[in-house]
Amino acid sequence: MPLAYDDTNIFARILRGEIPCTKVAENDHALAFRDIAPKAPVHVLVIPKGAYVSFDDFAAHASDAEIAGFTRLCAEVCRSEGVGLEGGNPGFRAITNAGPHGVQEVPHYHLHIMGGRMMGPMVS
Ligand code: IU
Repeated sequence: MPLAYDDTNIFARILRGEIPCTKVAENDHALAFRDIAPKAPVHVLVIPKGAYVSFDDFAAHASDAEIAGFTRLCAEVCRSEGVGLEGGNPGFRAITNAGPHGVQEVPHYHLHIMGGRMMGPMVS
């Protein structure tokens, strides 16, 4: 069963155009924008346009087209932000937080793409 989705969350409001964002890229199924409080020189959030709460919710219930659209947009961001290995860059970190133990703040699935500096330890 898909998770119950609260459509008043901030990313739902960004998707509806009620709140502005600094857009990086977009396609039919996903939107990429700059994190409002960046933790690295490159810090972009990629979100699906569909109503999914978390990575596991998205992975289980999104259509193949949504998953492909989301994933390809992530690749586009890595390329355009100059962090993707394909461009000979030194790389990036892609992480997603889910639920209380993951310290997820916004209950709309998002992938953080962070780069432009050496990352610290994974677990904190
Ligand atoms: P989290 O993975 O749910 O813990 O992270 C939420 C991120 O959303 C966090 O890095 C915030 O800085 C970011 N964010 C944002 O970009 N714009 C907003 O209006 C809000 C949070 I609220």
